[in-house]
Amino acid sequence: MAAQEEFFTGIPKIPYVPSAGAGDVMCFKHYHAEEVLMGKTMEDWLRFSVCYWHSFCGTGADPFGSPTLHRPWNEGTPMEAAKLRLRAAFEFFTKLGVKYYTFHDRDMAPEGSTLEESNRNLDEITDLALELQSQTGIKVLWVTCNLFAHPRYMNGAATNPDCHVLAYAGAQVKKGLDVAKKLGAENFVFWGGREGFLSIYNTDVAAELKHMANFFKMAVQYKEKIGLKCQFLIEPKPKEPCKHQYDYDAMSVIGFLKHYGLESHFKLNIEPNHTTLAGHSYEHDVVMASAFGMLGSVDSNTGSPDLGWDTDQFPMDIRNTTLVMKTIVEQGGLQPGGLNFDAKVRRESTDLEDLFIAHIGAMDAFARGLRHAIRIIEDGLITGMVKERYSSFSHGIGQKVEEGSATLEEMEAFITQKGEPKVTSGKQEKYESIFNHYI
Ligand code: XLS
Ligand code: CA
Ligand code: CA
Repeated sequence: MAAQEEFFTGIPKIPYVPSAGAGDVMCFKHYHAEEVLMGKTMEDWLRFSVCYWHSFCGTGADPFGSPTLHRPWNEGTPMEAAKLRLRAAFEFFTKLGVKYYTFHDRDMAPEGSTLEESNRNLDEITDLALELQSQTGIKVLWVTCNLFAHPRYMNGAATNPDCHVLAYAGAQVKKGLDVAKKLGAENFVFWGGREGFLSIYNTDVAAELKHMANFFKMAVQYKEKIGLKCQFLIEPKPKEPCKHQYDYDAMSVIGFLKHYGLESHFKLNIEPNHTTLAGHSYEHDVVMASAFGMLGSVDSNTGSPDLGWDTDQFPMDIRNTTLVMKTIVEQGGLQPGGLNFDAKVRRESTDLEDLFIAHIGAMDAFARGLRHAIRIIEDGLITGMVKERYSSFSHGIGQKVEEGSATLEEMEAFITQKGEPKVTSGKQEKYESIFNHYI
């Protein structure tokens, strides 16, 4: 296949057609990139990104079945296919109208038989990526290193009981940071795929956590040394592939970062699909991370909470997208992070156009979420009700508690004087009804 050939033939640049009918799925009905809402364009609020691994490397294979997705870019030697894949990906980003992409080192270029060979492969493919980036203006939202697929990492990378493996992971991250710098990546993600354990009998958790923290310190040091400006992100996930992963959820990661004095160097990349695997609701970790000023970016896919595993589906639920966007708008945006579709079409969605349909549907779902969130915020009804609910902390003893200057003796004196507090309704159903009014 010639390098300049089109892969998505017959598919034009996806237009915005707000009047399109229900059956028109190859256009945006809600996402209007340049439209300004609350002082920012939709494009800037949403900062959409397409992931490389699922959309361009995914085959549809699952533990029970062979590949179902036969892509035209999987031709020739692994290096030839890597170049075709990259060209196909940039054609896709451009036609979709998305400004960012994300990738793992090993899905962009094949792993060689030595570190040197892997690095050479990466150099060659990222030269082409740089060229395509400057031709199209498309940028890297984040890079990450795949520290979980190769057999050497079966017992972990930064938490491996063997320092030889940890050193390999360190060498790989060093190159990953060089690549991030070369391509101008705005973020760098650490997802602790096998940083956890399968059996507590053979595991020294205290040692492993300390090694992981020291590993992150090496990454921070190298980042500073090479003058890499991007934001570091940790992506929590409670399980899969490990039975227990250390980066269980937002609060576990925040606790870990604070314990090891790393909190000023990292933020969180929240994937709500992982949040639901941890037993929380979809928006939970987005809200928790944001509350601590630690929400850096979002992998905006979804799971099927009725299942116990990671399904990486495209987000299509407007309630979820509204709640996430409400949090993002309230914190003033996500930049330099974004909304990355770490999502894969189902193995049964075998047409090339399904890749477009999936992304368009998800982008429209988030655009609707953004529009709803802005209405909720601008109306101020829910915010006002919540403010009123906590109003006892704005004066008197409440204000002292708020400021951290109150004592238990003062609590006792207050109760002695005021007696029993009166019962106040939580009004949950009222909030739910009002929320539903907006979506
Ligand atoms: C896996 C994770 C992974 C990270 C990047 O469940 O979501 O894809 O986002 O390594
Ligand atoms: Ca992810
Ligand atoms: Ca996932």
